[in-house]
Amino acid sequence: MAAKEGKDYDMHIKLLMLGDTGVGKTCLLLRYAYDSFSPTFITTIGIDFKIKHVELDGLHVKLQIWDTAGQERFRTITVSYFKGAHGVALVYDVTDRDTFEAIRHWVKQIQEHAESNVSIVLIGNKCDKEQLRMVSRAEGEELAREINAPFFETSAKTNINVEDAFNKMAVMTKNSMMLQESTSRPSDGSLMVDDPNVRLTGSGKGGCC
Ligand SMILES: Nc1nc2c(ncn2[C@@H]2O[C@H](COP(=O)(O)OP(=O)(O)OP(=O)(O)O)[C@@H](O)[C@H]2O)c(=O)[nH]1
Ligand SMILES: [Mg+2]
Repeated sequence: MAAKEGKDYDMHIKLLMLGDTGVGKTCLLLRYAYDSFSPTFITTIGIDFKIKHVELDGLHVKLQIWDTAGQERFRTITVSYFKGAHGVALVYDVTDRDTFEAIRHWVKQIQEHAESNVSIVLIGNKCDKEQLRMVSRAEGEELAREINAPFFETSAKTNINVEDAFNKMAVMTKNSMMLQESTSRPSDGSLMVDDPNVRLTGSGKGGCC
């Protein structure tokens, strides 16, 4: 789909990967963006991002996915990226209960520092390590209900649910941004988008949402 004004996308969505160090944020992103996996742990320093272009309901969407460092010493940098995020993937490791307990801390951080309408998806990663599991699927589902977020158990290693989790986050975020856009649309029906990163093509009446 050709986007207007020389852009190669209709909508630019910024997503943030959050969670404790070692839960697999970078691996999930590398699986989603490049379909690759490495068993070697190279902790993220500061922040990194990957771009992925996807087609959602006929719109060409540019996903910019920020991969934050889970280590405490980078917390100030991490928090400074909250404001620009439209959606957040909150990740824990199903074999490490502490990372699950930390999710409530991350939710508080989001409430304090992110936009109020940010979309959240909860991800329990490393579900391939069934023998070492410390957090049940039911516990994950319960927490997801509590924080009102869709829930996925994933494996970056064996590629379980990774695409589904990111796609859900992208669709939720897109719909929420379009809802905001439509509520700020003037009565003459013309498009008015508060966020300069949101670029919609056509009349805005086309087949999405
Ligand atoms: N078995 C298994 N191992 C995984 C999976 N995802 C990640 N890992 C491993 O877990 C370790 C940490 O993964 P990372 O993706 O670097 O973790 P991170 O959350 O980005 O960590 P920080 O950058 O420090 O915040 C690495 O050794 C990965 O190979 C998974 O789904 N299954
Ligand atoms: Mg990382």
